[in-house]
Amino acid sequence: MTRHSLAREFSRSQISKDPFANEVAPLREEFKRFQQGAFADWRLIVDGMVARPASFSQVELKSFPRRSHITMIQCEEGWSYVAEWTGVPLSHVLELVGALPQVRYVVYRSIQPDWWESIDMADAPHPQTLLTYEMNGGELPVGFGGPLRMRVSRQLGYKSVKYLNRLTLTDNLKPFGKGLGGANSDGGYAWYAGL
Ligand SMILES: Nc1nc2c(c(=O)[nH]1)N[C@H]1C(S)=C(S)[C@@H](COP(=O)(O)O)O[C@H]1N2
Ligand SMILES: [Mo]
Repeated sequence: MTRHSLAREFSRSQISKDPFANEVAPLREEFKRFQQGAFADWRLIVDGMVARPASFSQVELKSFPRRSHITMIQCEEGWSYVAEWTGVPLSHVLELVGALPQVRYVVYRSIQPDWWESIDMADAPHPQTLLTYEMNGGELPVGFGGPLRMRVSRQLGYKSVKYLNRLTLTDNLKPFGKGLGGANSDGGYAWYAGL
């Protein structure tokens, strides 16, 4: 697979009947407060090397162009499932905020403090990279990362970070964590986790 190709897409009949939500660390009070308010106050902050730093509510994100794809999510531990994911292409948000030409990476973070990852400018503007708010035609369940999840279709499941609340555009990964570009690479996994 080249860096510009599409991840395989499946037909609706191939959607897994019982998708398996991988266990996450217990969500804290801060998350539960958002959940009690039906995520009306949840915002996605976009900062770093952008002309127009911004933050977007769920309502705003849902008003942007949407795209869906039926793809497989695969954990490095071996299991996988197929689901339909719907959201805003990350490319749209990169245009809205005015990504500067020097940008090389998008660092993305979860409300879970130790969950963050990054992708480069092959995967960030890729048409299958979605800020996902729906799964299989309904609201994205909390177990699967609702209200907002980064879906990176050509890489292993750990790049699809749940509870997404911040994007930072940068030309350098060194200042983040141990400088290896993600919580998983800091922990010894590959930064580019291509399928
Ligand atoms: N915030 C957050 N995102 C996360 C994780 C997590 O623990 N916390 N687990 C990752 C891992 S290792 C995998 S394989 C997938 C699992 O996705 P699933 O629960 O939809 O199966 O989510 C990824 N995103
Ligand atoms: Mo995983």
